[in-house]
Order: sequence, then structure tokens, then C-alpha cells
Amino acid sequence: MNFDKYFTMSEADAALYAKTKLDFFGKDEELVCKEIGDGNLNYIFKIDSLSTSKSLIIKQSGPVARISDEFKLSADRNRIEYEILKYQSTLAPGLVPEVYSYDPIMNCTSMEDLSDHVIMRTEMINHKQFKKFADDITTFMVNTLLLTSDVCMEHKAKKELVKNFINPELCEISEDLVYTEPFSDINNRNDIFAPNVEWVKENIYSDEALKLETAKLKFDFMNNAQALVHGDLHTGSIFIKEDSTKVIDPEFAFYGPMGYDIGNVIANLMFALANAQAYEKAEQIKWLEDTIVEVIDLFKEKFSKAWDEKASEYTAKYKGFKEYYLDTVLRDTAAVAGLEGIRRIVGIAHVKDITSIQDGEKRTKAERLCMLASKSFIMNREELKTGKDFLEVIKQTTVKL
Ligand code: SR1
Ligand code: MG
Repeated sequence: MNFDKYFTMSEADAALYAKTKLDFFGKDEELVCKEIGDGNLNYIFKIDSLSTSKSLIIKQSGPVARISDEFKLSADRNRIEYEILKYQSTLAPGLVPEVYSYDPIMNCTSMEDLSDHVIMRTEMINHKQFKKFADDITTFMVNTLLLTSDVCMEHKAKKELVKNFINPELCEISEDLVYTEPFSDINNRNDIFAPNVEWVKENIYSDEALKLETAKLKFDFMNNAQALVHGDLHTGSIFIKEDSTKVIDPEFAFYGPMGYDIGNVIANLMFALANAQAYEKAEQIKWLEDTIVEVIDLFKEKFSKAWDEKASEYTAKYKGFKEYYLDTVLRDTAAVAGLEGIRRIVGIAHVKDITSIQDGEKRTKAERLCMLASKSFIMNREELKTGKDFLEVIKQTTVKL
């Protein structure tokens, strides 16, 4: 087997691939391989040497999504992921995994094994707290977003990146699953928890004012090539441990609105908060509330400082422009927090923070909290300027339920 023609690998194939195609393990080392992926799209092989402590990850893209073969996907997403991880490691050192190789025939990437970290969503469900998270994720977002925008980049170089990271098929997934289907079930594949089916019809599908806003936001997503966004920055795309945060899985990356990433982080903290409320975990609730406030406020602070130090565009230095620009980023953040907050409840791709709530009534309530707060994020997006403003949306919705 030469791996000179694409096929989807088994565990044994991936071990052989690691041994024969990668310059990582010794030729005589005995390897074990386990497929550990639980995401919606790809296959993740963890390969361990039995004789040394060396290990690595091979991520292979298949021709269709794991979650459903309705999604036929270009394997180019693997190149995008490899190239952006390399690039992000220069912008935000230490905050992404190291990538070792990319193979355009087998459509796979090999990278650092982060098994000493845990997926953040899992830890949120276990009600664990991470003191460094807000600091790390805001550094990651400011560095990868502001520094790839026209504020800081030479404009022709930025346009080269726009070209290189054009990602039509994965963008189409987000256009459909985030911006369209949660509000109009046109593909008849929304999956709603039974006690909320009627509620969603009345409060989401029938809300014409909300739907109008989602159309405006969809066009912004498709047309605002503002920064090189991660494109799927939920807590399942973050590996974490006490002293380290690593952002993984940037295969949805493209040039889009900065708020797409920040809003995803906020919505996924809201899901964790809804879970902590359902299980009445007071300490966890407090930490998540503080973290939502901190993510917004630290982002603003670091963004403003980085702008002063690194803005190269002449007109960006005009008085008042930075404040205007940051306001638009916060507006987009609120909108996306709302879109993500609804689509993970109503759409096809759910989050375990909510689906793992065992008590049916509590889950129903948690879902309504997320959907109502999300509506408010979308409809009142122009007014939300501080971390406290964002948290208040959730708190006030909680009180009303
Ligand atoms: C068909 S993919 C469904 C979802 O999984 C990914 O993680 C993205 O969030 C996408 O929307
Ligand atoms: Mg993913």
C-alpha cells in the first residue's frame, strides 16, 4: 500500500501511513492506532508508539460529512486547516496545535497530539473552570482577527489571503445551518426536542421581524471579508487544561466578519451556563457569568491596544474610527451569539451542553432560555457594548422564564 490514491483509512491503515509516510516514528517502532473523532465531519486517528512516549494525530477528510452524507464536501478543507494552523501559529503562538504535514492525495494532516488537554465542551459539562480561558481566547481572537484585517495588513497581501482561504462548501454549510434553516425549515431536517416543537413554530418560525434580521445577517456573512475567521469557534473546537488553551479545527476558516468567531464563543458559554443552571451548580454559574463579561471586555481592551500599536491603514487612524469599527464588531458578535444560540437548539447540529440535560423539563427550559436570549441578541445587537450588557441579556431572560 503506497497511499498514492485516496481512500478512507482504517485504524490499521493510519498506523501504516504514520510509519511509512511520516518522518516521525522510527521504522521499527510498534504503533497502535485508535479512531477518536466525535465531530460532525472528519476521522481523527491517534497513533501511539508502544516503545516510546511519542504520539501524533492524523486527521483525514472523507468525501461526505460523518453526521450525514447529505453533505458532500471538498477535501480542500484539509489544506485550509493545515495552512491556517501554520499561519495562526505565527499570529497567536502557543494557542494552536503544531501541524507536521499535509497530504493532498490522502487528504490528511498530521499534527501534535493534545491528549494532555480535554475538549472544553466536555469540561463544561463536567462543570470545570479554567482561570486562563478568557485571557487566552481573547488573545487568540484579537491576534488572528485584527492582524488579518485591512486595518493592519497591506491590502494586496490581505486579498491574496482572501483568495487562498476561499471556502465555498463549508461556508455554504454555515449559510444553510446557521443563517437559514433554523428560521425556515426549508430542507425539512431541523431536529427539535419534542416539548419545544410548537414553541419553536410560534416563537421562531413565525417571527417575521426576526427572520428579516437573519436575512440581513446572512448577507453580511457572505459579503463582509473583514478578517480571517476560524469559522467554527465553539467549545468543541477548543482543547483546554489548567494552564493551556489550544484552538483546533479551523476547517471552516474564510474571510468573514470578526463577530462570527467572538459570537460563537459567547453562545457556547451561554450553552454551558444553561447547563450549569439546569444542574444548579452555583460556582460554575458564577464562573461562566464572569467569563462571558471578561471575554467581551478583554477583547475590547486588547483590540484597542493592538489597534494603537499595529494599525497600518492611514484612514484607520482618523479620530473616532477605531471606536466606530469596534462597535460594529460588537454588534456582529451579538448577532452571531444569537444565531448560534438558536441554530444549536433548532437545527441539525446540537450541543451536548443542552442534549445531555437529563430532566426533560429542565432541558425544555434551558432551550427556551437560549432561544429567547438569542432573539434578544439579534434584535438588540446595536445596543450591546460591554460584557455586562451581554450578560444582562441572558440574566434578564432567565428571570422572565
Ligand atoms: C454538517 S456539519 C454540522 C456542523 O458541525 C460543524 O462543527 C459546524 O459547526 C457545522 O455547522
Ligand atoms: Mg469541527
